[in-house]
Amino acid sequence: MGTGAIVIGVALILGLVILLVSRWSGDDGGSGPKTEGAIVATEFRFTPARVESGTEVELVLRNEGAIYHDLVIEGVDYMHLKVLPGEEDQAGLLLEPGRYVFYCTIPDHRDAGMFGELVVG
Ligand SMILES: [Cu+2]
Repeated sequence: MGTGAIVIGVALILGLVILLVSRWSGDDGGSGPKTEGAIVATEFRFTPARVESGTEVELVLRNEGAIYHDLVIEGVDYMHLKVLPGEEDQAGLLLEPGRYVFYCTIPDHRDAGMFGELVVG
């Protein structure tokens, strides 16, 4: 076993430690998966409410609220993300550059504040 193998071994261990520490520090008690960059749904808002993306849009919706929520984009009929509390849902889509409105379709949720803007460009 040469020096190269030792260096790789140390690097792997360091990487693992950093990964574990970042997972612990990023965990605020939820049990489900927590995808970085996810749009978080709670009662009654999306966070962030403004999302920027290239034309290849990867959307992840995570429900950190207490009730069911969903997410659709105006003018995009084929995508409908649905999440029970603690769940994540995701979709990849190709959009023309522009500004889109996304919102929760549960009655009264949009009016209560569950909407946002997706800027594609
Ligand atoms: Cu909702």
